[in-house]
Amino acid sequence: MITLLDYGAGNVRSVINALERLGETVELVETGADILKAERLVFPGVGNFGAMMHILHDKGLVEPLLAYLQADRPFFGICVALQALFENSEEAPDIPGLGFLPGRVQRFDTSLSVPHIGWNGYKARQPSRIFAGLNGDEKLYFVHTFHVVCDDADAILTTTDYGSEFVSSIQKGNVVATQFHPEKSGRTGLQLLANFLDSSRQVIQPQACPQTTKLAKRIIACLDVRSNDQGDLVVTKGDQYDVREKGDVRNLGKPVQLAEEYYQQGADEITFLNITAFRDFPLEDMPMIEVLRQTSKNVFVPLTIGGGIRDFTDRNGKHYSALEVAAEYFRSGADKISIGSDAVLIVEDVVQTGKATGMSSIDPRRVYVDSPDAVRHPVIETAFPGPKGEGYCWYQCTIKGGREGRDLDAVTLARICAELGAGEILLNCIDKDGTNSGFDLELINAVRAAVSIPVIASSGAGSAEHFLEVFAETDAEAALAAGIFHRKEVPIGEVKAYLEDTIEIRPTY
Ligand code: 1PR
Repeated sequence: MITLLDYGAGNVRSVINALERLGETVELVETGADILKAERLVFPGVGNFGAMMHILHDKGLVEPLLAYLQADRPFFGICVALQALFENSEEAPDIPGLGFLPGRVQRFDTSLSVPHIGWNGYKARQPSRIFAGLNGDEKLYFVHTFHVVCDDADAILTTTDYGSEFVSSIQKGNVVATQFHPEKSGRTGLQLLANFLDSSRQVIQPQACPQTTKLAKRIIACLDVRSNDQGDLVVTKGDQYDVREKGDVRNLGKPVQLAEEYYQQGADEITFLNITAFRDFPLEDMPMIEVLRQTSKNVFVPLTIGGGIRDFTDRNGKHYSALEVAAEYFRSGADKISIGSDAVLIVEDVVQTGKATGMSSIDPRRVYVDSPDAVRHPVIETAFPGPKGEGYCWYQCTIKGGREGRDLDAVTLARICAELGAGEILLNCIDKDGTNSGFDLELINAVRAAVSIPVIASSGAGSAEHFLEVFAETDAEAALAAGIFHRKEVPIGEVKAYLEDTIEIRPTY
């Protein structure tokens, strides 16, 4: 039996799924007494440090938690729960942490993109059973903007490099906590959790580890999902967003099954885009939620879901906020959400009124012009002239699956989404989508230069060489593809094998 501390701030489904996969039964903490009677306590911290500490105080959980930790009872903290163990955080200077360990939490100070998102390595610093069965060159999944500075050198379990070296996990007696997400770190992460759960595992001495760890470039498989004309939910794929062939919606497979196959093949992330969600509200479109629930039981890498994350009033007059839609996706197993059409509308509002809330998938289309000052949008000189020989273009944002062009450009959209708090940008390109002709490097470079958050290059991959090209010629942190994987033209393993000598990638075990 594992006791799980869910303070209600986000996705704990992934952690529950990972623990259940390891054969455990999970019980949720309701009161402080549940903590005190736990045999093994897992605390997946989510979101903001200050909000987390406030909720722990409000629920009366701080004292029992500290008592549990000080009694050296088995504890595994994840991400913000690692940060909670320290004295304070730059993220919320007014509220102290638990102070179980001396030290603080600070923001990454680096010219690299922040958040630090993706698969990075680790350097083991003390003997631990956590490493049993690992060989030191695995990568683990991180997503964070803040990291801990631990003043107790003996408690540092691993460090990782990102701009500078930071503490990626701690261990003090039976208390273990990681900045990375073992529940989203594939087989390596499951092994690590299993090692924590089984106290009979052998303690392993720190092994020879890399001098410097490196963040891997991610390879992401994308599944565009919608109902076909028979009402079945299928993975489909368009050519420049047109998913019909001879009148029918293309059917390339079943979402849950395909996602699992891609996980097994070594995909670093899976993205589902509910492509007709602009007309079918996702909370009414329950099959999509079910797809997420089923997939997250067997896929232990990050799952992103996009489509229909917006405010909505149903036919009975019941109002749902975009946050409620996102929360339902998180509860069903999503680790990240992607906002497409609504991000465009929100940013238009910001441009016009100077204010708004919230964020990150961009669906632009090229508009060719004759000169750099032909429009008020940022224009680039292109090496691929338009149909009338135009040497310049701008990237027009679209909504509703490319059906409606807007008076807003992709570079401005990306920049303002980043300012509003988007964690990363999924950068599609309608001109390139489904063409197998390679990524739009000009678009990617223009957007990447405008933001300091990670950019996922998408649309147009037709060969393993195209992945090498996008990583060599742009600073994109990840590359996403759909068609070549669905049509089994180039499997994910082949892409990774092609890249592995030149580009830092996650080895898959
Ligand atoms: O606008 O917030 O409801 O979100 C809807 C989401 O659905 C958006 O993220 C939008 O990108 C996506 N979408 C809507 N219509 C389509 C369509 O194809 N008709 N798909 C669509 C977007 C692009 C990528 C594709 C890459 C790689 N498809 O998902 O996977 O272009 O393809 P390739 O490797 O085969 O070239 P909202």
